[in-house]
Amino acid sequence: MFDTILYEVKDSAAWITLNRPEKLNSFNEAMHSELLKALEDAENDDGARAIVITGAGRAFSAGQDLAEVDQSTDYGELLRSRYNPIIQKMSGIGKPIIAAVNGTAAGAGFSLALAADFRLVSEKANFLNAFIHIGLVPDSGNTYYLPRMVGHAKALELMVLGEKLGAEEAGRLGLATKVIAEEDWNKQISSFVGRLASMPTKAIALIKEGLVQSWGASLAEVLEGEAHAQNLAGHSSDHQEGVTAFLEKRKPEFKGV
Ligand code: T3D
Repeated sequence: MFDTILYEVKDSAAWITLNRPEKLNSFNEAMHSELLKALEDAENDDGARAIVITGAGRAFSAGQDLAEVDQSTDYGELLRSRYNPIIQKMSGIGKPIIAAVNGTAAGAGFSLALAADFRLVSEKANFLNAFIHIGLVPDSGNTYYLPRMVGHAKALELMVLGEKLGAEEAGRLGLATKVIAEEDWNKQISSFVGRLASMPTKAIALIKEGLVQSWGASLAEVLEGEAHAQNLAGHSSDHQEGVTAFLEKRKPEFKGV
C-alpha cells in the first residue's frame, strides 16, 4: 500500500516504519504524503490505541532528502505543504505517539522525534540539528519543542553548534523517555507500547490537548480547561472501570473509551 513506509496494526498499536534505509530514511515527497496518510489511518483505527514511528536500518531519519531540493525550491512552501501538516497532525491525534529512535535523528528527523509524545532511544542513536551545517534554520517544530524540553540555553547550543547529542545525554536532559540497550530493543519497545495501548486513551488525548493549550493560556484559562477535560474524562467508561477496579481491588481493564 505504501512505497516509502511500512505500516502494520498489531497488539492494539499502529507501527509506522520509515523505510528508505539506503538514504537514512530521509524525506522525499512520497514519504511526506505517506507518513501523513499512515498517521490519519492510525488516528481513525479504533484497533490502534498507540502509534509507533521508527526507522528501517541504521537511522531513524536524516531529515529532508537533500537530493530533492535546490535553489529553485520554495523552502517555505515545502515546509507548509509537507512537513507542517505532519507535525500538526501528531499534536492533534488523541493517541500516544512513540518515536522509537533506533539510530541517527538528524534535521527534520530530529524534529519528527521531538513532535512525538515519547522518545524511546537506542543507546546507539543520536540527535543532530544538522540544519546549521547547510546554512539552514531548524524547522518542523524544532524551535517550539526543543527549548520546551531542554531549556533555551541548551536548545540554542544544539541549534547553533550543531553537535551530536548522544543517547545518554538525551536521557539526562529528559529528552529521551528511556535509553535502551541494543539487546533489549524489541522487548522494551513492545512492552512500553503495550503498556500505553492498554491505558485510558481518552484521558491521554485530553492530557495531550491540555498541555498544548496551557502554553499560551492564563492560569484562569488553564483551570477552566482542566475542569472541562475532567468532566469529559469523568464520564468515560474507562474512569468508571478504574474506580470499580480500585474498589474491587483488581487491575483495571481499560478499553480506551
Ligand atoms: O527543503 C529544505 O531543505 C527545507 C527543509 C529542511 C528539513 C531538513 O531536514 S534540513 C536537514 C537535512 N539533513 C541533513 O542535513 C543531514 C544530512 N546527513 C548527514 O549529515 C549524515 O548523513 C548523518 C550525520 C545523518 C549520518 O552520517 P553517516 O556518516 O552515518 O552516513 P552518510 O554516509 O552521510 O549517509 C549514508 C547515505 O545516506 C549516503 O548515501 P550514499 O553515499 O551511501 O549513496 C548519504 O548521501 C545518504 N543521506 C544521508 N542523509 C541524507 C542522505 N541523502 C539525502 N538526504 C539526506 N538528508
